[in-house]
Amino acid sequence: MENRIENKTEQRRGFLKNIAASVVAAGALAPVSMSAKDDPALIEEPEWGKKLGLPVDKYLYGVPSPYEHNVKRRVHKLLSSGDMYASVAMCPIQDLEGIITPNGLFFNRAHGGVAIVDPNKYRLIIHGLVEKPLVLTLDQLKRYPSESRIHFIECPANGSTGWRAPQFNTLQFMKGMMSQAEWTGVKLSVLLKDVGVKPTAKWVLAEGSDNSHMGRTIPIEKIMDDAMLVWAQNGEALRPEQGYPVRLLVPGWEGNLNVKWLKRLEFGDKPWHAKEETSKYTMLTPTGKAVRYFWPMEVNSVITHPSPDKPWTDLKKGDLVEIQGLAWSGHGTIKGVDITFDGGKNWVEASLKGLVLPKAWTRFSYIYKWDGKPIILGSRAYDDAGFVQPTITEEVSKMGVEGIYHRNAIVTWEVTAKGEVNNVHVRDYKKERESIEKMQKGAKDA
Ligand SMILES: Nc1nc2c(c(=O)[nH]1)N[C@H]1C(S)=C(S)[C@@H](COP(=O)(O)O)O[C@H]1N2
Ligand SMILES: [Mo]
Repeated sequence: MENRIENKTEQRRGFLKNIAASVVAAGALAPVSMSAKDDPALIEEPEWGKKLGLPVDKYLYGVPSPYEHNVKRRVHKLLSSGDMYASVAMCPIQDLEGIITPNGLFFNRAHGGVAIVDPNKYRLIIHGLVEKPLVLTLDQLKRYPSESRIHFIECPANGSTGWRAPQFNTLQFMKGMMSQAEWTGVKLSVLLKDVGVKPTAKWVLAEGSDNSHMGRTIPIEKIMDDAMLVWAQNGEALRPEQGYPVRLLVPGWEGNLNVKWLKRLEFGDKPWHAKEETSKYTMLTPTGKAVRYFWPMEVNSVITHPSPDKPWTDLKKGDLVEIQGLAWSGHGTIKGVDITFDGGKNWVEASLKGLVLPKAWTRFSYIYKWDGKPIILGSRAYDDAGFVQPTITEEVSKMGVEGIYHRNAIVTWEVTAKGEVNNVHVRDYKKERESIEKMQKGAKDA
C-alpha cells in the first residue's frame, strides 16, 4: 500500500509534466457552438408543439420516452440455459447516470425463473437455534422500524466473460452483472431481538420460495453486522425480478447470498454448504489450494465513458470530454480512483462525484482534452480497507486462471485515432506463465 502511494506520486509527477497543458478545469467545458441559421431544429416549430400531448392519465405507471428504447437489459445466449429460466439479464451500466439503477434496468439473475409471489400468502419463517421461532406475514414484517441504504449487488461471476482474454466488445456483457439501488427494510440485528438467537448459533441458512430455493449459508457475524430484510427498492416495492416481496440483503458480499423471494432463515451451528455441492463457490489459487470462503466483492472499477458502447467517434481533436466510470468495493468505501492513458505506466487521480458511500457504487470523473492520438485507458480503484485493484497479471499470479469468480483486475480500453473503443488486455505473459506453472506444480505436490 505504502509503495503504491509512493509510486503513484512519482508517476503522477512525470505524467503531469507531459499533459498538464492539455487538461482544463471542468468550468471551461463548453458545449459545441452551433449557428442558429443552419439549424432546422431551431428554425422550425417542433411537431410536439403543434398539437396536444398525451393525456396525463395515459400512463398511470410511467414508462421511459420511446426514444430511449435502446436502453434495456440484455441477455446473451452464452450466459443462459437457453430457455431463459436459469439466466442473467445484464444491466446497461453504460447508459446509467449517477449511482442508482432504475428498477426496470436492475440486472436479473435467476436459477428457476422469476417467481410471482402473492403477498397475502407470503410468510417468513425464522427458526433453528433461537429462543422463540417466528412466522411473519408481510404486514408484520413491515411494522419493524425501517432503514434505507444504498448498496450495489454484484454477481461474483461479473467480469468472468473476459479475464482469460477479451471476449465481448461491450461493457454491458463485460460488467453488467451488477446494479445498485436504495433498499428499504429492517436490519436483522433489530428484528432478531424478538427471536433471541442462541449463543451456539454460528450460521444462518437463507432459503428462497422460488423453484431454485437458492439455499445459502451466511456466518452469524455478517447477519448481525449489516444484513437486512428488504421489501423496497428505489422507493417502491421490490420488483418481482429482485425478489418481491422480501429479499435478504448482504451488503458488499457475493450477489448469490442476497436470497430473493425469501422463505426462511434457519439458525444453526455449522455451515450447511459444506455438504451442499451447489451452494457455494470455491476457487483454485496458484498454490493449488482452493479458497472456500470468499464472500466480499473486491475493490473494482470500470470506465463507462468512453467504453465500446460509448465511443468517442463524434469527438474532434482538441475537444474536452468527461471521462466517467463506476468504482465499488464490498470491503468498504472507495477512497480514490486513478486513471491511466498509457496502459498502466503512468497514473493520474480522478475525482469522486456525488455520494461516496460504503459498499456502494461511486462515480468518478476526469476532464480530458483528447488530441486524437490512440490511448490505452484504464482505471484503478482503492478502498478504505487498504485494497487496491490489481492488474490482470497480478490477479493471475494470485488467483491463477481456473476460477471464474471474483475477477477484479483493471479493465483497459484501447481508444483508436478514430475514437473507437475496444476491450483489450494489457498483460505480462512471462509472469503469468510462471505463476501458472507454479500453480500446476503446487497442485501436483498437494
Ligand atoms: N431465491 C433466489 N435468490 C437468488 C437467486 C435465485 O435464483 N433465486 N439468484 C442469486 C444470484 S446468483 C444473484 S447474482 C442475485 C442477483 O440479484 P438480482 O436478480 O436482483 O440482480 O440474486 C441471488 N438470489
Ligand atoms: Mo450470481
